Amino acid sequence: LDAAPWWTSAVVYQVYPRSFADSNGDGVGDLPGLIGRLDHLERLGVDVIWLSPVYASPHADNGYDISDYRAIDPAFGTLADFDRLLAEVHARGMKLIMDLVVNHTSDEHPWFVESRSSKDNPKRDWYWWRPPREGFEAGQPGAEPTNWESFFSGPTWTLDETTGEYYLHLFAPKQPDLNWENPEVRHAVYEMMRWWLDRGVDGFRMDVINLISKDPALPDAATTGTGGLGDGFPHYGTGPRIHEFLQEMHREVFESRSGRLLTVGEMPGVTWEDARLFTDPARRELDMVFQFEHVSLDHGPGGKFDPEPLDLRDLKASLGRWQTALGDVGWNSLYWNNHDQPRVVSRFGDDGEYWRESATALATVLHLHRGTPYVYQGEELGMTNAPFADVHDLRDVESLNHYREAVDAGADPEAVLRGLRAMGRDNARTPVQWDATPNAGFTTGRPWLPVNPNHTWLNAQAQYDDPKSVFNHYRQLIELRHALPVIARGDFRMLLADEPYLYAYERALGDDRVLVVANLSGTPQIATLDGEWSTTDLLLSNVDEPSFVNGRIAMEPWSAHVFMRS
Ligand code: ISL
Repeated sequence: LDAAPWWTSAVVYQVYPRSFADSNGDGVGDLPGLIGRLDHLERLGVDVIWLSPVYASPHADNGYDISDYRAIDPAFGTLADFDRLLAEVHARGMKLIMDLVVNHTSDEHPWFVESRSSKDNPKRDWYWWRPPREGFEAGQPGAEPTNWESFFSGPTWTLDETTGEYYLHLFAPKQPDLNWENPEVRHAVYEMMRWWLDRGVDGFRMDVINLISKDPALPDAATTGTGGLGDGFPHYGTGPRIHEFLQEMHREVFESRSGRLLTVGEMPGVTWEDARLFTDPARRELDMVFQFEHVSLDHGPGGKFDPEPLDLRDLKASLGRWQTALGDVGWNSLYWNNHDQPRVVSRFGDDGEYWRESATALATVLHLHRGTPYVYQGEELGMTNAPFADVHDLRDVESLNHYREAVDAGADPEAVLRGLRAMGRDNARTPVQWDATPNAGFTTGRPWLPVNPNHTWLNAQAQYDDPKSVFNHYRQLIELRHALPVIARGDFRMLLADEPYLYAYERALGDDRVLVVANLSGTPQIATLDGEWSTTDLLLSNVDEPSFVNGRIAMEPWSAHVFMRS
């Protein structure tokens, strides 16, 4: 047990710096602002901060488009601010991991500026350049080298007039993909990673790291839809050399420092079969993956922006499968939210009548699984989706591109907006609500994205001293993981898998057993469970007390109880 890695009992907190805290009144969060709010994180009890990108960037995708990996963007501060942040984080006994975005750079990165300058530039091969499709003129519709659709709408190729060739970008045109086939690229990345580790950072969250190995033949997608474009994922997702690249990175960067670091691979589309390989310690790749199956279950036939109500049985089947699959080897990340997902209390909970109960019930269910929980800024306060009036309120490149494409194709703008309001990434990006003052204590200026009007009652200040608050519930869940090995490392067994409204499971380690049972609905339910659980075993609840009726538990709307026996 003692040999278990430190992160098996740790909780990670994600900071999206642009929206966390602004120290200089320019409306954009920054590093001094974050330093000024570290007490909040210490109070919550989290162990690790994952800092979304703060590198120099033109901000076409809020920093996920990097133009200098060794500089802090002036919007966020300076390298000296960063060093001070790191020292302050470490002084509080916490760790800090950086966001590593190396599937692509910004088109303004000097590597790309050189690469695009001529066909025989030494860095030409650092990116994916291809001539127009045979039989097509450059720029002609359909001339793109493959028919892949970008994550952010439109083709994954943009023509560069300088040389008349196309470059690959799985995301926005301002995010050209690096060519990991080229060993110079890989070694430049490893060197940069060592530079940050030598500065004292404690690891990396690796952006879309399962997309770095492309099939160099770049085959077309088999089937196509809108605009003749299709899903190229089979040709770049978990590609032919991905495990080789990650093992090389481990050797070159992590080996001599392993034990104290945390490495997590963000992997859209990853399967549990692959996740076992990525996180098997014997293979020396990554500590854990960040997977997306459970946050795709409510995507409808029209995709992400055409959501359908979640069937809880699907959620249990999915999360349960991952618990089992990574039960004996590998490790799970556990999350509801990040900067790309709508707020969980609005999405799977109830942000009206049962706001507090549903936020705390969802937290309870997630945090007591086996794996490392991630809290996204504001989630610990129960922050909700934002009331965006129209498309002018949105800032996110994904949402804006989708809107333009759908409306151009004849969709009803109001219907498109409905999808964006429910699922758009800006929901996660409104400023953190610190207090009830006009800009929620986020800035003294004009915030880059409006503060949610509900900050007058939904804010950190209002929650610190309320023992039943969402904040204090998260604090207790984090404490339980630190205190109890059965929660950090116990086996997992799903219960009541076919129940449409109850989420229940058991954890076991040695003689210790923990039972979690939650009603994830707004109507009362009865939970029938084996074993002689009673009120005396209660460890934590988000309502007053569970009531037992003939050994069965009467579950109030959105109630969640945790029992323990040793
Ligand atoms: O949110 C998504 C679009 O619906 C996801 O597909 C997301 O783009 C994917 O998970 C990759 O996300 C990461 O890389 C992107 C960046 O925009 C996201 O913010 C980042 O988390 C490109 O760097």
